Amino acid sequence: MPDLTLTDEQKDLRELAHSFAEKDMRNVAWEYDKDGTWPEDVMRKAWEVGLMNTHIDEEYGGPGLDYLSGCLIEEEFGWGCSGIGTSLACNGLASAPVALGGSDEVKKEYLGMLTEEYKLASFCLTEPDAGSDVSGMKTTAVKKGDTYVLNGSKCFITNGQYADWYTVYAKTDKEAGHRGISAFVVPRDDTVIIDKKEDKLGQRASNTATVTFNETEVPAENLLGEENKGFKLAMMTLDRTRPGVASMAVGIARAAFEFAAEYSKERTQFGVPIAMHQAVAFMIADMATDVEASRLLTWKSALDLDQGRRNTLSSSHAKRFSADTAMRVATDAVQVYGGYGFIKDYPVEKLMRDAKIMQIYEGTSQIQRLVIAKEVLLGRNVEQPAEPVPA
Ligand code: COS
Repeated sequence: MPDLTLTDEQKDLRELAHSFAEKDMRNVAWEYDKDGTWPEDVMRKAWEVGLMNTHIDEEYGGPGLDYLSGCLIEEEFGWGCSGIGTSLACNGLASAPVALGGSDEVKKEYLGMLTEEYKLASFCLTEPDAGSDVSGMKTTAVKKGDTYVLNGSKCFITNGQYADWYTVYAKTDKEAGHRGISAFVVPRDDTVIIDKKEDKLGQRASNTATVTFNETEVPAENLLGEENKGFKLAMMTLDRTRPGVASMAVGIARAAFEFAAEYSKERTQFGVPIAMHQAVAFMIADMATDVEASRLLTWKSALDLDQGRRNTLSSSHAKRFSADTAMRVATDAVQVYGGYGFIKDYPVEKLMRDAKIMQIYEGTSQIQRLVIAKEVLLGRNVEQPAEPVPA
């Protein structure tokens, strides 16, 4: 059995993230959720205390934290408020392809921008007709001299309205399916149009927008990795970010479990606290087991990366199981609260709404199963080192 003891640094980091989640996220979470208010003050404070951009290398001004440490932070974000947490984690998603495929100059400029001061970046992959099926995207990038010109719309873009730059995937060869996609860093300018801010079921404090690129011109150096190798870069990015997303789901499930356990000890029916009724006690027991199992899968997927192993399979296990767990535990927490669970005066209805997106974004639970099925049926060797960067 591998040693899962955290280092003193990791324990301190988790404590810092927990305290931030408790004092700066939870106490405003329900207020910001109500109207979908952008949590600018929380975002800025998180940047100041060092809870953003945690995977950026020291060379580019970041702390260069390992993936397990990132998971510790994201679990606390999920526990505090996954809406705010999703916006806090978004720079990590946008900057991963830059770290993987950007030239040293591009990294200095764009990763440096995020670490020098409070700035935001977004990851633009999804389109109205290309969600799970990435290769169906219609956005194009056409080479013109020393530049590429981008045209197209991306939807459901976290922090899209506030981002200073974007990682954008576009077709550089329309006929080549997934082998015709390239990735670019795109600074925000007047040709980048924010069309729509979504009004969402859950995670309402995170910003989700449609972003349109209208004759947007970027230097050819902003191409990430090789031309037409963007699909691979996207998949490698998701391998790196899914452990964190899974951790956010663990945080939601843990919060729902804690609320439900506390409430079950306070609420009396038939003359005893409802926790004394086996039907409720077993729901609490299942929640506890599922939170623990989700965390273990999640840590395993992060450790695979930290120790240089390919984590495609383990990150899909973690994302699928943790997201489905968050949904189930939050739904059961509402059940434990009964009628009170269904009203906004109590905390669990927000967790149930927030949990739903965990089964959808960064690859639905069905897509995770597809990846898992391919990995286990094709018998790929999960011990092999992480794929080299397509450059
Ligand atoms: N790392 C590196 N390369 C990978 C990879 C990974 N994790 N997964 C796939 N690839 C490569 C394959 O090796 C293959 O390479 P070649 O072109 O050299 O053959 C290529 O990518 C295509 O792989 P595959 O055939 O497995 O892809 P499919 O089209 O069958 O499936 C899915 C791809 C559906 C798994 C993918 O499109 C996906 O994950 N979709 C969900 C996207 C998503 O999460 N969207 C949410 C928005 S992001 S917030």
